[in-house]
Amino acid sequence: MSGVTSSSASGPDPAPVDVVLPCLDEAEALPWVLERIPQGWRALVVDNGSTDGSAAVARALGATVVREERRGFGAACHAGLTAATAEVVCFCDCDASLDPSDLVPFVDRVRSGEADLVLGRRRPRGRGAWPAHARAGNLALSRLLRRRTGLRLHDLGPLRAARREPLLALGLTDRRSGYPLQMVVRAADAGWRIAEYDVPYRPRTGASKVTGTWRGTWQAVRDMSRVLSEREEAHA
Ligand SMILES: Nc1nc2c(ncn2[C@@H]2O[C@H](COP(=O)(O)OP(=O)(O)OP(=O)(O)O)[C@@H](O)[C@H]2O)c(=O)[nH]1
Ligand SMILES: [Mg+2]
Repeated sequence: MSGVTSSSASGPDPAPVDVVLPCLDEAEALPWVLERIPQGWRALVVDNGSTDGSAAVARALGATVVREERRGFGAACHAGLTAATAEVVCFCDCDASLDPSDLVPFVDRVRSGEADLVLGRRRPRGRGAWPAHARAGNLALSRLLRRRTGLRLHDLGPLRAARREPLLALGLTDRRSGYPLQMVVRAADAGWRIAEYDVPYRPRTGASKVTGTWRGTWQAVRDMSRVLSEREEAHA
């Protein structure tokens, strides 16, 4: 179950852009992330059962907080997408590895109709921003994606933008680490124009949950393999 528990954007004009920020114990990173949300956009922090006071920090900084009880990166992202109301929805990790202000050109491209989905290609800045095994895994995944869809992407990063209604219509079902990949596969199958922009990728603030752990990496590989083996007709 999920629910919106506070709102700072309750004026007559809804924000033109909602930024979904999946959050599991990111109290330390939240101030850096939230102060970089572009003016006039709404930050939707999806609290995925944090025990470090993340929700209170986010609320105090003016973000809208959505609660999602079901654990998982996809569950958090999807709860944010469902709670969003803006025409354009963005996604950004909440660990200060990615700067949400880099989303401005993404949104411009979606709004102008040049692209249906814009993805950030992560370019590591600083030591430890992106461990070698994660980079290699991502490259292998890009190759598999190319074989499956014909798309020539370099990365399947979490910084992205698209229109809300078509995104919901993709009917994404993964609720764990396969969510970002499933979004791209289904968008490609639906004939979307998908663009890629370089974005700086910094070492995260706070403890690593996925890439830096064996369990997280293993789970991500399993979830993504499942998404790639989905047949096109199964969701057409
Ligand atoms: N892993 C994980 N992340 C979640 C969950 N719910 C929300 N998140 C958030 O999703 C974002 C991405 O997770 P990260 O832990 O940064 O995953 P990663 O970038 O692959 O790996 P690390 O940065 O090394 O931990 C972060 O903002 C998390 O706080 C969840 O259930 N599991
Ligand atoms: Mg991270």
